[in-house]
Amino acid sequence: MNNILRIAIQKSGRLSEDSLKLIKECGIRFDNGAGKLKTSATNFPAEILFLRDDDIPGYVEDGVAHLGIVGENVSEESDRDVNTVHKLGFSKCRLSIGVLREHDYAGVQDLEGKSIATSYPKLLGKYLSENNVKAQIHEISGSVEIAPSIGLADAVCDIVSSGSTLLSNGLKEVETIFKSEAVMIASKHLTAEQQGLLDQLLFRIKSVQVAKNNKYILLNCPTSAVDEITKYLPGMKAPTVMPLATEGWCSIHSVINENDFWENIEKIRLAGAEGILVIPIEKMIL
Ligand code: PRT
Ligand code: ZN
Repeated sequence: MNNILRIAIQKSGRLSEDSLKLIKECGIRFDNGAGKLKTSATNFPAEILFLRDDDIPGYVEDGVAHLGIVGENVSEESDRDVNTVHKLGFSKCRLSIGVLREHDYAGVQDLEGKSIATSYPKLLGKYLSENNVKAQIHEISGSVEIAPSIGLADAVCDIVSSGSTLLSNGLKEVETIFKSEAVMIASKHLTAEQQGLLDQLLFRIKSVQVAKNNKYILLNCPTSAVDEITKYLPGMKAPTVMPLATEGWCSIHSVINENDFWENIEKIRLAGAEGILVIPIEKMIL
């Protein structure tokens, strides 16, 4: 099995849906019937393993899985000897320290001598020692946020997304110690064939990601406005400019980046663009 990629993804949880979607968007087809622990792709030399996220870095380190999709928080905390090969842009969250709302918190030195409940003892320990703070780390595996209100610890260090869990447990977020998103990790012992398959997969993932960040745009404008409008639509090489059947008018086709979309649309409109159509792009090969 040296020429097949075994990809471990979370069986059920916050990463599962986006991990499956990404693999499917890369054109890899497989049957993921409910309850399956392993499945084979039908059109790519790959197998998918469905595991608990905490187990994925270990499986990848051991080479049982060649690739894995996990939160950076889990991968870093596991401290396994794996390569992080790509950031995937979903499941964004942060690992933060929270204290009781009524606590008058002035800075990280306030944690000196305190006890902090967490499921992330390694990441927290590293943060505390970098900040020369000595605190007692109280490792618990779940429901961390309840610890201060039941007197188990003075503070917590846990994953935060919207912040509502901290809030509803009477806590406030005071330090962010790690920013996380889903990442692809790889074994350090891939065969040349497996490395080739990984390169193909990464190429597909990047094409999907770039496409998501861009939109196809078509518009009409007076020929006199073409120079001004194309300043905001550089396109992949240059925009396509075609004459319209109406004298003195053109159609411009290009791509527009999601990040500065609204700002540029406004400028294009002010420069004289009309009939602007914006269409999603499925894949983008640069
Ligand atoms: O069963 P298994 O072990 O596979 O899954 P799990 O229960 O350990 O993990 P899961 O599915 O909850 O999370 C998987 C990954 O999603 C995490 O490792 C993070 O990388 C990422 N992620 C993104 C989150 C969150 N957002 C998140 N909000 N993981 C957990 N939370 C929890 C957090 O622990 C806290 O209880 O949500 C609560 C905070 O959310 P807010 O929105 O109230 O701030
Ligand atoms: Zn887990």
